[in-house]
Amino acid sequence: MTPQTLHDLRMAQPRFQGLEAGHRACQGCGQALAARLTLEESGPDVVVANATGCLEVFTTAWPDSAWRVPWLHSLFANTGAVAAGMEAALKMQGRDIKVLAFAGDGGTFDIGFQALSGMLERGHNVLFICYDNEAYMNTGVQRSSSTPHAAATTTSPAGVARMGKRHLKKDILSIIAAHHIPYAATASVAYPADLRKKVRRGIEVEGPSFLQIHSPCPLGWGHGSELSIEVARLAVQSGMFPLIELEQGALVGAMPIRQIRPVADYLKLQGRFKHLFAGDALAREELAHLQALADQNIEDYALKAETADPFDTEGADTVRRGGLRST
Ligand SMILES: Cc1ncc(C[n+]2csc(CCOP(=O)(O)OP(=O)(O)O)c2C)c(N)n1
Repeated sequence: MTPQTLHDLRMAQPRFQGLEAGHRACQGCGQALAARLTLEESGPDVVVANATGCLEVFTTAWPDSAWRVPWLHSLFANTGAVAAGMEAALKMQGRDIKVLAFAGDGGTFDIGFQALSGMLERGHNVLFICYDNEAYMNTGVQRSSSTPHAAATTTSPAGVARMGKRHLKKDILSIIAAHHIPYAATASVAYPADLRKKVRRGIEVEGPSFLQIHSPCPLGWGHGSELSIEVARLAVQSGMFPLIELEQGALVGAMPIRQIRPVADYLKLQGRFKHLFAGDALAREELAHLQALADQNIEDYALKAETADPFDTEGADTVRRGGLRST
């Protein structure tokens, strides 16, 4: 049958559309893409608890909703607790439905962290996904503890004396690892096959799982909306955002980088780092610092691939290390 209407076209889509088109996200929004990929992979048998933040705001402008799965808006601070309660209630009813919890980095790294930690420690069967756009975007690009070092935000501006944020991006995955949960991973919208695989794994696992998805924000990061995927890919290829997997807190996999790119290639596409290219000594020092952080990631996670493959753009070939369960 040839599709005739928008509805027909939508129904002809091969994958489940848990997040509808027609929401109010900015053009090129990484979160919107990440949430769509997540729900395509999860299918309809999930319920979602969603913290306050961009994703909640742009999908639910009253009286519309872009969600095609049961969805509950939690507070900024308590998504983990709300998801835990939903899971407990479903369990009492004997219903085998996975609970997903969605939050931005503010709702994960900062204000939502206490509830998240409790949810992980109590062992709830919930996949918690952090859509990491590295600042409080919904309220006007304030810095969060996920904002990278030297990035300019409205509360960490770049100027003569200070070159953007003075502190390091919080290593949230190491903190999550300390909870010894069955599965935790990082993913990127630039590698959708890998992202999907990790969503599936997080859902299949019995018990708490955690996924941190690097999600570019054209508005907050200051890049063209057409560059979101390119920027996300360069974050991975430069070593700034390693794609790794943990089981019970131990590193079990890392996506190799076949062509390591200098961090400057990643940074120079973004307005939030433009002060690093002013050519002065301080800027050069900061650039060198960021390069050193990326180099450290590459070393710590052994990210350098042994063979170069210029055709590998999907990176679905996560290297598994000794004695691992395959995904
Ligand atoms: C207790 C509390 N403090 C502050 C706010 C205001 N607020 C709403 S969303 C938001 C930022 C959300 O940032 P993040 O979690 O990173 O998600 P993003 O909007 O970037 O997707 C803030 C500060 C709030 N709703 N509740």
